[in-house]
Amino acid sequence: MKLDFLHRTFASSFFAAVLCFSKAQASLLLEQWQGGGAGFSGLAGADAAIAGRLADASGYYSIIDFTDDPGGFAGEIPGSVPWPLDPANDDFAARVSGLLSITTADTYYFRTYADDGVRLRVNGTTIIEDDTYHPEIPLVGSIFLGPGTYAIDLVFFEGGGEASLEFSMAQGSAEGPYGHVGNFEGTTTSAVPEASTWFAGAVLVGMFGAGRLCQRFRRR
Ligand SMILES: [Ca+2]
Ligand SMILES: [Ca+2]
Ligand SMILES: [Ca+2]
Repeated sequence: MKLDFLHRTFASSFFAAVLCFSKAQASLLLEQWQGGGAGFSGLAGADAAIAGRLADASGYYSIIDFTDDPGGFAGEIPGSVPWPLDPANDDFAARVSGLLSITTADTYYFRTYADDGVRLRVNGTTIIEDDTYHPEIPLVGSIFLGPGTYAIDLVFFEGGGEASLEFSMAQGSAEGPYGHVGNFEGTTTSAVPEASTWFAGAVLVGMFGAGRLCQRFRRR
């Protein structure tokens, strides 16, 4: 009886962990380049940095929600994390890239909420372009996509003040609901889970095991 309980708990927890980690494979590559004393000059400066040398910092993320505000950044997507090149916070460029796998032909809407400027290319087509400096603003671009795999290429630059970037997408309507691009269907660049996702997986497994233990004691 005890072995049966342990077996069922282990099997269920393992299944939950597999689900969690397979979801974690949907991720986007974020790269960041620190500017010099003069910083970058908009998108042209960011493009020059990206073409000119390897990134100063990088990482894989399913959720693109970064800020240099030490107090965090609510924005349109709850929460935020520091840029990987933290604590650098002025005069830098960043790029988000990955492959988006689409199974349903439809118009897809991509949304950025950023300070400062951005340029989004999907499958080589520019659908958002903002070469200016400003507080956070929402921008939406759309493109019709049939079933297939498409390159996502989002370039961001920060001059001064706050540096925040959120990136989401919706299917069929500009009104949304919007979800994380890195979690949409089969967005892939890597099979490496984020540290935070591993932690979430461990918490999930722990909670499930605790739940089964509680059920076990309640039955007594
Ligand atoms: Ca946020
Ligand atoms: Ca800043
Ligand atoms: Ca700024």
